[in-house]
Amino acid sequence: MNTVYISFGSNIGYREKAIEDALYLINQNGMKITRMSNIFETEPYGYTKQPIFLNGVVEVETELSCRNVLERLLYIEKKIGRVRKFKWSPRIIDLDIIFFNDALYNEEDLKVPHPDMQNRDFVLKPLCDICPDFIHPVFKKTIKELLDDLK
Ligand code: PH2
Ligand code: MG
Ligand code: MG
Repeated sequence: MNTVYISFGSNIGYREKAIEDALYLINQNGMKITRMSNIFETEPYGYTKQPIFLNGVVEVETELSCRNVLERLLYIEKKIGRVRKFKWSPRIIDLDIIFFNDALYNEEDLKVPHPDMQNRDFVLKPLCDICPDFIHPVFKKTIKELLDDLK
């Protein structure tokens, strides 16, 4: 059994509904949600001229491979109506793999742990709700320590 941390974000449309639909579809697609963070309103990071986000994180258990999880998350994003315009463009739903056990992937379309998670309070804060003591497999620091470093 694999333990995967998936972050979700939405900043256009009916954000709560898109998140609710995404979590439902995650459970319907071979992943079982075992923990969920609070959902936070967050200022856009990176490309800042866009609407406020809702962000959170879920822990899921699954027998799927990391690549299969990626494929199913992309399928769910599409099903909810995501249209990709440009990097960091506003989105109805974004589902990102943050950790897959303590595995490392560095492929063109699959980088795990998420390569920028340590700089994103909208990922670290919800992660801190559900797994503050999880150790980042590259930095060898807990989520709580990474969040403290960022502050
Ligand atoms: N996602 C991004 C870029 N910037 N900012 C916030 N607050 N939340 C996000 O989910 C987010 C972002 C690219 O994936
Ligand atoms: Mg993202
Ligand atoms: Mg994404």
